[in-house]
Amino acid sequence: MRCDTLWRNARLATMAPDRAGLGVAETGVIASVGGRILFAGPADEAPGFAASREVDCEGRWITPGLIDPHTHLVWAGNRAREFEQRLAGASYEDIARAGGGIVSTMTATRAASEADLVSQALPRLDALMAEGVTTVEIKSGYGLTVGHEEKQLRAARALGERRPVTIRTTLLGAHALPPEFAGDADGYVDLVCREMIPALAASGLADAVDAFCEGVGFSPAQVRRVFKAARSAGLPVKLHAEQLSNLHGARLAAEFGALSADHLEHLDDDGARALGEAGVVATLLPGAYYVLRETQAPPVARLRDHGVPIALATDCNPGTSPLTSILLTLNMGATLFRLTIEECLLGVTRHAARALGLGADTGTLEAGKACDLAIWDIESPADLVYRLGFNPLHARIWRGQ
Ligand code: DI6
Ligand code: FE
Repeated sequence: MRCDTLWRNARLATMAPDRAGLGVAETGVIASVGGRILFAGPADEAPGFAASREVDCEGRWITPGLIDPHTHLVWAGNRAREFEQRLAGASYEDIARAGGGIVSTMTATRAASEADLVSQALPRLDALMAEGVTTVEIKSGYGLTVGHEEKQLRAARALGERRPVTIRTTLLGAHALPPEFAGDADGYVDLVCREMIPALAASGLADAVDAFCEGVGFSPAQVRRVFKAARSAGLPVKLHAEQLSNLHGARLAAEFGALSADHLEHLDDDGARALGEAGVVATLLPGAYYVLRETQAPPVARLRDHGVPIALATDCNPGTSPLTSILLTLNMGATLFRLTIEECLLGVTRHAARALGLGADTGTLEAGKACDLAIWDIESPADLVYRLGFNPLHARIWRGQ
């Protein structure tokens, strides 16, 4: 059988659901054609291939290219000063109420051009890619007008033209209340629902819609309106839910068949059940938990009990998670949230793909999926989770290249 590239003499962690655990094939091969996987599995089950190019992996491990399913990667400005204020005792919510936080990044982002946003985001994207990431979700949410949200989404899409990586964009218009709407959150939600979502859905710049359901964000009633507008515009939804308090956002996300509910530190049992029944992915963000020095970890046992698939993401953003390491995120998932090695690795592969609605396209090494691979100099996949500050990536393949 003809193929473009044949990677042989590899150990595979396919992450495929039809194989137990990590879906390991100790003596594996992967064949690609046209940027897609033609075959991935044990060498003794592979048909004979006539390959244009052969790569001897010398026993290295191959995983699916890693997926970061929740980032706010595109922003301008710098919030190191707020970090100092927090070190001196101010809380994240204090700073937000005093006009800092998301609104300070909004001011800098509004002042930046699309080209500025791209050039400021590229080093962050490069850092993720250097650790084997091949798919990144990027949210807007620092523009907070139709035009500035559009600029942020355009910058996010432009990153995908500058680098060999898949970018999924999410419109997060309901992220914070812009100062011009002070005291009129419902008026701002009207703008999001009546103008922003229809316009940016029609432009094709957004793959999904997200909202921040929180005391310092938007109420469940407001989020419901945002979700209805997304549904009318034909876009799937996601939600920042139960991060700092329990407003029952998870139930709302489940009701709307969300792709994912994210954060979830304060999720209760009803919320976990609702996510499980609706098949919503729980995306956990240990970077924000760490930076905010939270003490209530997401209820992982509840998520397991209700069969909720768990994803992990950096939440890369300038306020609560200035994190551009997916490998450190894996370690934090295990160390801070007590996820197993298998849960951590599924969280940045198969389950992360599902959190982006890309379950059929990427996230496992299976025939028909995009040939997105990470090739590692490790002794076992556990090394990816166990070590800190060490990058064993040998090669990163996106769409077969
Ligand atoms: N939750 C978060 O942790 C980030 N956004 C959100 O909705 C914080 C974003 C920021 O502080 O800039
Ligand atoms: Fe976030």
